Amino acid sequence: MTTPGIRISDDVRSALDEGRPVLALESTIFTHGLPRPRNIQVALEAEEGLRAAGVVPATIGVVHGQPVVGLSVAEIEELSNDDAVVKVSLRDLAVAGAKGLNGGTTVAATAYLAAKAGIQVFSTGGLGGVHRGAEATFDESADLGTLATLPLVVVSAGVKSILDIPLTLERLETLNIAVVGYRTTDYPGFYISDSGYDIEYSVDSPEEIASVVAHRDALGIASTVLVANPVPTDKQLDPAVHDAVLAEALAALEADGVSGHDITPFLLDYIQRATSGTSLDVNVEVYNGNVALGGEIAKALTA
Ligand code: PSU
Ligand code: MN
Repeated sequence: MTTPGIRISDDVRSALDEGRPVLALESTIFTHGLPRPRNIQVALEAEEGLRAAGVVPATIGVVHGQPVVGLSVAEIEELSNDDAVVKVSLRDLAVAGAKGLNGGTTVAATAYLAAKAGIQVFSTGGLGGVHRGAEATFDESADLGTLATLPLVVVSAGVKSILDIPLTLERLETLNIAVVGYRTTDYPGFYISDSGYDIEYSVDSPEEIASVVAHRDALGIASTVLVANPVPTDKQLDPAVHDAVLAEALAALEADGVSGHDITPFLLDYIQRATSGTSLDVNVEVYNGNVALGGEIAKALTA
């Protein structure tokens, strides 16, 4: 039986108690985002890189219904290899618990568990957002509303252009989620360094982000600061290839009648296959960049 509540690993617990830097990592990236066996490699390498930098990784997921902050290597491997693993957003945590399911946690669920555990920083790849056509479908990721209620720093490479980027930026504004670009005011588009949309503020260093957090917390503002960290231009997906494949993927989505929470995995899988894996390499590059920056922010916050 799963015990209701969160299990925090000893490693993460003692780092938090001692004020050492901890970075939260999500699990949907290895349960639903990346193909095997690359998924396990990427997840474990992210953890190793953080440890080498003096940061304790807290990979978060659901194991047989138990929400875990600080998955073991064996648990990461189990979730990565489980064909029945479900995508668990915040609303699904309780049902997954009662049913004893294995789950990869979305940004919303991961952020919630991280904040509950007392972690301040979380790195992900791409954030969920407002889907194209949301004015008719109401399809907006629970990631946005959830981050509005959690005082975290979340590092992402913007949102993928499978979403409606300007509508997503509007919703972030409505929800009081501060968005700062890391050394840029060009809002990144995940696979591409510049989505074509601008944000107001750029920050130059982990220390400046720590200062933003100090000001936020002193004011009792409880929403996330979102750090938009672009993939370097020499590592991005060719923007022309990106635009062409995206158009195809959106057409396939319509033709196949995919809806709801299956939309994101469907589009990502389509783009991976259509670019013969190039998008996958970019995805990993993006993720590693966000993990490295998140680790530096965690250090600046505990300095
Ligand atoms: N965007 C990506 N890759 C992903 C996701 C989003 O580029 O893997 C995952 C994240 O876990 C995110 C979730 O939190 O999908 C959002 O899904 P939905 O739109 O169903 O909330
Ligand atoms: Mn959705």
